[in-house]
Amino acid sequence: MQDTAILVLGEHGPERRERLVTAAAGRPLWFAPHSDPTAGGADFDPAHVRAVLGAGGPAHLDPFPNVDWVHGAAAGVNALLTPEVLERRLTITSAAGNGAVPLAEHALMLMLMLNRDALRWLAAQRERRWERFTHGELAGSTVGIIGLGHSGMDLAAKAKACHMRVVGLARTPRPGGADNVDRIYAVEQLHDLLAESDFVVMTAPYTPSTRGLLGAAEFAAMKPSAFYICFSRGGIADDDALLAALREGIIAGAGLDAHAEEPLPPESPFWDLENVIITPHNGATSPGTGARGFDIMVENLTRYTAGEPLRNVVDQDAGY
Ligand code: OXD
Repeated sequence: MQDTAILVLGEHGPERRERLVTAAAGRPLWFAPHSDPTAGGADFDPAHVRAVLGAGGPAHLDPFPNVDWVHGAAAGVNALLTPEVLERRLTITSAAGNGAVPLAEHALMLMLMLNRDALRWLAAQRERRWERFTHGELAGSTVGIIGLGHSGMDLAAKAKACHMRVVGLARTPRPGGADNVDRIYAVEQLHDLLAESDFVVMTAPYTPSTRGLLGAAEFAAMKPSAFYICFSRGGIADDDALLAALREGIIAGAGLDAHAEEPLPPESPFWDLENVIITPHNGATSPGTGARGFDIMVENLTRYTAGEPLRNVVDQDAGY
């Protein structure tokens, strides 16, 4: 039994540990911090670890030669999928879905703020200035959601509640359509989606095929009045092209929660742009995200020990 031990990374209080012990169904369970994954205690033996739960990157797997299952700490697993990890052909699962609701809320907040030029109110408030101006409304405008996964679908529902038209881009065909999405485009129709959207929202994962998906030609295809919102990963939009589009008025502005380099360095030119709202990859940092992520982990551990198919299995060729 010892050689089927499970390692759980991260801080978990007594109640959560109890749930994990129950889910482990008698298998040895070790706990260690992310900063020191081999600090499992006196009887800890890296060679006995078969499953690592809560992994964030390859450093959390390297010390364990006999792992066959890894459950990622995040919804996006791009940081885990290095060539060395891919070569090991492990089963990898993710926390996908844990932050869908707050991320969609974050996108909606950024859309509303940009559409209403809310930064202008905040600046006026700081100066105790009563400044009224004409602003937009979401109703009747179009949101183009790139990626119709958990967060994309939740945003579609929220956008519909705001009386918006919703178009989406999906990698896999959906012959039956998707709830709250008026039109689904295939990847090769990206420019059609860009051209008709007042808000382009990036929810897609960062993979070899999405890296640099939006470059100069794509921003040029957007309306000059449109806004780009990104809460999945930076680097899907080429930063130089995005910067030029924002500076030159090729698009109206952006709301950026995910950035190609994180933390966004103080010298990044994005900080200085008046038509950009920057948030520090913070859109899903809510207790609910943590609780849902933990539930997914426990559910998968229960399935693993019962020999049942796991949830959120990553397609390693697709990269998510
Ligand atoms: C995630 C994220 O992937 O927070 O979980 O971006």
